Amino acid sequence: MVKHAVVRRVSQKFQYGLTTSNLGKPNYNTAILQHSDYIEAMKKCGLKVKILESDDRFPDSTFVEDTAVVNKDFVVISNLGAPSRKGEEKDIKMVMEEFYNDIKSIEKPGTLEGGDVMKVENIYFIGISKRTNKEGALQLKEILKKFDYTCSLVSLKDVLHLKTGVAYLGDNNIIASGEFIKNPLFKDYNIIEVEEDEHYATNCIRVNEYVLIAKGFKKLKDSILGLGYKILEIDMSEFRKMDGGLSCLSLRF
Ligand code: CIR
Repeated sequence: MVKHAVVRRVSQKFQYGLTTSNLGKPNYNTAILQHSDYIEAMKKCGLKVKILESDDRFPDSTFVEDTAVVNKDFVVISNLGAPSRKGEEKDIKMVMEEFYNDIKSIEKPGTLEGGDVMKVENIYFIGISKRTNKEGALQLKEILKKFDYTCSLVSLKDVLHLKTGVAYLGDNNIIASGEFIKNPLFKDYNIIEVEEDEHYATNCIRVNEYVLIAKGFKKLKDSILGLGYKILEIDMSEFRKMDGGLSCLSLRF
């Protein structure tokens, strides 16, 4: 069970954030409404939500997931790989001091973004991407060893972050698209394949009794319902324009 979520309201500079989507400029007011729906969904999942004010210095700062790796035992503050996002983690560290006594950090030359880190029971998969380098991944691995977790490094080809293309629902079920469907690292799991036209929806999240999924992706929704999960759908259109998915919008622990 997770108890807490930390989210950050959408930056007024949101439209100037990093993106590769080619889906056009996000609508700020719609993004704010979608973000509020996300907060309500977190509450419905039983989480206490800490809502941080927008940080208008950083266009991408609503994507708080990238600033830390957190679970009930520990928090590791990221050294973000995207130059325009460096510094977002400072405030998050202060917020985490309310919850944790011992805070670790990834130090340069290591870089790491939380979107590249996926927990699957007692294994952490860490994507080596344009944002997370090997040095950062190995620093995280050393820290996690102390908490009895093992780590497995995954080289990424086409996706921004590991969790853009793969998601763990629990119960051995992994949602996977593109380069991850046949990746031998995941061969022991029950793989739920996402078709190319629904690729964006891969980034869904299990939060206690529910699976949160982006609205409008019927095939994946039906597959997840077929596995017996309860679903909450959130319209993510404006975050999608900025390459963000459901996991990116919160730190959960
Ligand atoms: C970025 O490129 O950094 C943001 N526009 C999107 C970050 C998405 N975060 C995530 O997948 N964890």
